[in-house]
Amino acid sequence: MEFHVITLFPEMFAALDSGLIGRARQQGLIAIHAHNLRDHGLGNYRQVDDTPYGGGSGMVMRPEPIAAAIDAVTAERPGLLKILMTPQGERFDQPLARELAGHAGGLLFIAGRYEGVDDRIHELVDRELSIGDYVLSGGELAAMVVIEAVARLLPGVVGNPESLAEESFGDGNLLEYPHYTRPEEFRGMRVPEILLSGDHGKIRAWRAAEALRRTARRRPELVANRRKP
Ligand code: 6GU
Repeated sequence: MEFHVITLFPEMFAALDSGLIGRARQQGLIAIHAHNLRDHGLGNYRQVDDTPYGGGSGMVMRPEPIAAAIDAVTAERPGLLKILMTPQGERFDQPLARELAGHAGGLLFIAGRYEGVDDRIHELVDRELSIGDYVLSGGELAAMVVIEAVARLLPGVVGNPESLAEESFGDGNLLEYPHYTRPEEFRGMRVPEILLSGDHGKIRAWRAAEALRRTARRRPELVANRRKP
């Protein structure tokens, strides 16, 4: 799948060169292209923002550079789903990650700045997404979060597909059961005996119970909203 981003900070996307996503890029399973919005800026200063009509603090991103950048990218790839990253968007979550992973035409993110983009940009995009109720100064990190969450759901990106199924939010919407590895005892804390028992039926039941108990304690709303897998 192809991921495109329109941003004033294309260099930030080098962060996606490492780890699982970096490997997926090297293998050609995904491609990530960061397009510099400045290339479509206006005038000698390549201006991309301006003061708000009606007054107020901060700057607002002008619509023409964003529209020109969207047109340039989509001219060659008409199938891209256009997503504006904005704190005013729909909240991103795992079901939405799965939905986006199914969009074979690829994804185009527009990373807005926090103060805002001209409201008419809303007409040029298919969706608006936020990654949570807190303030980031721009949509770049948010776009990277979405790219990471979507990319790892694509075929071949995560080596063992079973690990996807066992992850938090992968099954029903519970948090994961607790994991342990060597040593059997660490600073006086022992690995639960049942995990050393070799009884796989009991281990499965214990893990399911622990996942539910842990979720009920830490994220009760996930248990309340649980969708059966
Ligand atoms: Cl998508 N953008 C910004 N600027 N801040 C955010 C966000 C997006 N999602 C959460 N906070």
